[in-house]
Amino acid sequence: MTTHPDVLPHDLIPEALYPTLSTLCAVSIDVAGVIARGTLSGALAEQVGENTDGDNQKALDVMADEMFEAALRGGDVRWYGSEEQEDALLLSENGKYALAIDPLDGSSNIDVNVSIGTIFSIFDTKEGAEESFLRPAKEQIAGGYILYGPATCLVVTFGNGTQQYILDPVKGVFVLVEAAMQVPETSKEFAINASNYRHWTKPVRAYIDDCLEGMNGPRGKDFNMRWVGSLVAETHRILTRGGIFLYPGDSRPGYENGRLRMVYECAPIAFVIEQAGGMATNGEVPILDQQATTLHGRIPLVFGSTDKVQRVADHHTLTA
Ligand code: AFP
Repeated sequence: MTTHPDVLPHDLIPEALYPTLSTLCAVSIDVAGVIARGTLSGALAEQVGENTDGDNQKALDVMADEMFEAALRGGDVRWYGSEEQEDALLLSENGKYALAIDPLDGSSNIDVNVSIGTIFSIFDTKEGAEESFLRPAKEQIAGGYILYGPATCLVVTFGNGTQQYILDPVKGVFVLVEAAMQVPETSKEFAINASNYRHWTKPVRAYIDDCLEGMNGPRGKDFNMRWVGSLVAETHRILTRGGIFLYPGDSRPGYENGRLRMVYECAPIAFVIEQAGGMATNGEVPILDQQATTLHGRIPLVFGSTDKVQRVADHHTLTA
């Protein structure tokens, strides 16, 4: 694994994790460069296969996965668990960490030039892959994402608050811009894929119905809806201006536990959100107290401003 001593300031990064974080950042700069060139980089949105869950695999999904895997091989990461690969890979016999990754999240947005991202979670490794990843999410030692948007940014937590870094594309380095992000407590925005309304459970419908009734309903104010189709973009908006995101379980076959995966999507997002003073649940109980039973296991995800997420949990209690 090559080192990248200057790609990221050292101040708020635990020294032992710096080589791994700097490698993730160095690869993300290359991924951002591929994305920024769009179809000049090739048919990035071309379907090239299916992942273990039967989701369409786009060319950029596979390319990003190969870039991260190759760069991390031989370094401090022992186990590499990727959305794009059925089983975890042993990258370094003597590695100290188990890293789970969604190399390219939001791939349905690749061909329409909408923000996409990489999501990662790091544990202290155990001997085996399963015991390293299938454990309470609160045992993460790092979690975060890289957002490939108009600006490329890294948002990460090591358990001492949530930091934001912006890529300076001219200098090719990430610059710290926020040492302690805070989820705003008030917002009028909610994010959910409303086309699934008929499949939702009663508590979720009740929460959204109240939002839709607006000023004349129990919430006494009007709301606005957002749905980007990229979890990383939704997370960044909520970290920046508050709100709530819901991907609940629903009655569609295969969606009993929603669409998002615990190990490399929900757990790291919950970590950055809670470290920024927000809340993340499966609709009822904290995500960080849950653990996956399989590497690609799904879990419903509700996160954002604490009072909003708590209100969803209250609806579940009321209709229990
Ligand atoms: P893709 O990576 O397959 O586009 O999925 C993105 C995602 O996992 C997450 O980033 C979005 O929030 C969510 O799926 C969108 O799901 P719907 O397409 O069902 O709205």
